[in-house]
Amino acid sequence: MTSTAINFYDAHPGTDDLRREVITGLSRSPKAIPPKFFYDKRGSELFDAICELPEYYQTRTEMNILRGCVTELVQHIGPDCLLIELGSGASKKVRLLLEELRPSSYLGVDISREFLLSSTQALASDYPWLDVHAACIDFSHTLDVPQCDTFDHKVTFFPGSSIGNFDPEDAIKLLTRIAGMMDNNGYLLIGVDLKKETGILDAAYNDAAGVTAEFNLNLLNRIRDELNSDIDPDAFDHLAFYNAGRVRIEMHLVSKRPHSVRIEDNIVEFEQGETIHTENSYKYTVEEFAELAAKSGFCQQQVWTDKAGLFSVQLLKTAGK
Ligand code: AVI
Repeated sequence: MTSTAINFYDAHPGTDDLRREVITGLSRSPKAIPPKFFYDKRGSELFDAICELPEYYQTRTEMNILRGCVTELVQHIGPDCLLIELGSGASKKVRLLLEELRPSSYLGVDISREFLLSSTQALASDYPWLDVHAACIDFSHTLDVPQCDTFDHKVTFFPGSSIGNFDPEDAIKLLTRIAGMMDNNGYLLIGVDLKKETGILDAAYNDAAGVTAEFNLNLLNRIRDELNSDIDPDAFDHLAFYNAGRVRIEMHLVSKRPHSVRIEDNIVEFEQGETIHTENSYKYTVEEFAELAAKSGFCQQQVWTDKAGLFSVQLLKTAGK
């Protein structure tokens, strides 16, 4: 761990947000909890481990695409931008861009406070010429990020196909808000996972080592440890499958038996086989994503994919600017 100074803006949503959304989500039928709550410290570590798995093709494929397209990317974007990374996590992918892109400032945005702090401190220490900022916010609710003033134009980097974790209507709302915070010459560089054979998708979310299962179940550890709850993670199983009709991976936690759970002053009943829907991960074709981008005020400038067409990295520009 390094102690290099960065400008840290902390608006972590806190336990009230978790309490409210968990109680509301478990009172609904079917039960659901938003995926943003996966990312406590342990959840972020587990997600990092998922990115290294042989079955999880997304991370290595996106990194290879980024390595191959960075020179072309720089020709579009030019130097001296403010580079804003949404869902920056371990900030590994952005390292592939920094030397060639030479932004004047970097702003990492993530909901996982400790992870964000240590990864942006490491960046500041490894790239001493870079002005590093970090904002711990829930960007699904707000893009109210601090102003950093030494830049020519803004570039938002949104890797990992995290846009796939939003239902299409919410994805349009988020992209529209991103378009709204961009200035003239603003770009969005976004990773988008592509539609493909079901077997590859099912394997990516059901890895043999059980890391994705642990990641999904860790949400229950978090509820037990941060809220006043007796929820037992051992009473649930991980379930992930491709829903071809909805064009998305769905992740659920399945109750192994009928039982009741206490959360604060609430009692939640589970039937055997009843699920908590914890995540969707939508998959797109390049054309479908172009439509979604257009509805959000962006147009596709260039799209890079791997040879097998598993994943895409897309450069979008605010339409009409
Ligand atoms: C962060 N997000 C894009 C991942 C995905 O693939 O939807 C989260 C994840 N869930 C299970 N494995 C990875």
